[in-house]
Amino acid sequence: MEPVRFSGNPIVRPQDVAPSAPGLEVIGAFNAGAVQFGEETVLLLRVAETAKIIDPEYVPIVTADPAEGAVRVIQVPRDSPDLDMTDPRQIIYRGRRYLSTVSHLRLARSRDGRHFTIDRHATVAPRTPYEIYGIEDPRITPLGEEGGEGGRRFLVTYTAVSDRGVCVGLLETRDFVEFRRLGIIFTPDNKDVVIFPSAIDGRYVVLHRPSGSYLGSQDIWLAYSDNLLYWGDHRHLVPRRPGMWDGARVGAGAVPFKTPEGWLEIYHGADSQNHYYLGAVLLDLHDPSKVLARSRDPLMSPLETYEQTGFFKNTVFTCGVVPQADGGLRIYYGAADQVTAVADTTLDAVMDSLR
Ligand code: MAN
Repeated sequence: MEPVRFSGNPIVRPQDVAPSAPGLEVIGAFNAGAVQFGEETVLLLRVAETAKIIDPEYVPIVTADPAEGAVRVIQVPRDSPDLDMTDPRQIIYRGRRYLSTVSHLRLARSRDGRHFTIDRHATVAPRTPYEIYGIEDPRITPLGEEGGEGGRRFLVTYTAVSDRGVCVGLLETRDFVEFRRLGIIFTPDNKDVVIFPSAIDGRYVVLHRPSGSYLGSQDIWLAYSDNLLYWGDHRHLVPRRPGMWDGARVGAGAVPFKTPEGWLEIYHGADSQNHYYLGAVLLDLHDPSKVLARSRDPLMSPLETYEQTGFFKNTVFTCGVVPQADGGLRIYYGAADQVTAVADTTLDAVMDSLR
């Protein structure tokens, strides 16, 4: 059974978000990390911006300038034979590949989990040479307890995109006001990284998605670390399944959470038509490198107009699920790489779908 979409979806649209600088236009607010922080649900939205078109005969290409904390715009002639814009997510000009948007992270908060107040300014903007094409798809892992040793903190993994490749950065925050950069934890090409919210047998655990172009496919891997920075003991974990809804590629979605029967991971899969779906995989509580069960059918498919039409059509993509005290699961998801939506299901419903 499909999760129940909130009737007020989408809950965040590009027009709800103030541009991070004059001359820019927000065209996407999606793929948000989500976590409960005190009385509030906190989202870190991926806000995707382009430069406003000044002259219709030119296409503006935006990149971030890490030194200035600003953006750079170059104008390329729209009728150039050296310009390829067939994939809306990228622009190829004179053989060089750019993204069509530059993303930053923006905080939004809510008391009811459905109506969000969005910050007016970028919360985390591109700031290093690894981020000149933007920072994307954050996942928030809560670690430790208030009052416990080391206190409570939040780790944020994100995709750092540049002409050096697609890699994964790590941030740490205690208050969602100040963020500390802990560096690049996975080299290109890698994305869809989620850190488990507690160590298992003294080791931290992560899911990641390398994507080599020579051999192999875009599958979910697992790795371990003693210190959250150096990851090793890598294992191939969840392969794509050719011919199925997750036949082209898979990647971790939400941060996994503990259930009595195992770690539950809500992941995304794309089919051969590049439509994105959500599914679940259950990992052993003591040995998460063991897959106990996996969705045969998608948990969620792009069905609504705001999921089927938009910037990248037919896409539902999650970076954050917030488990509720009553056994509910609140899925925040990006729809069509353009807006943010929310849907509710229950742990029981997901577990039943895995039997
Ligand atoms: C893919 C998509 C885009 C993203 C780039 C870089 O093309 O996921 O949304 O911007 O990769 O990560």
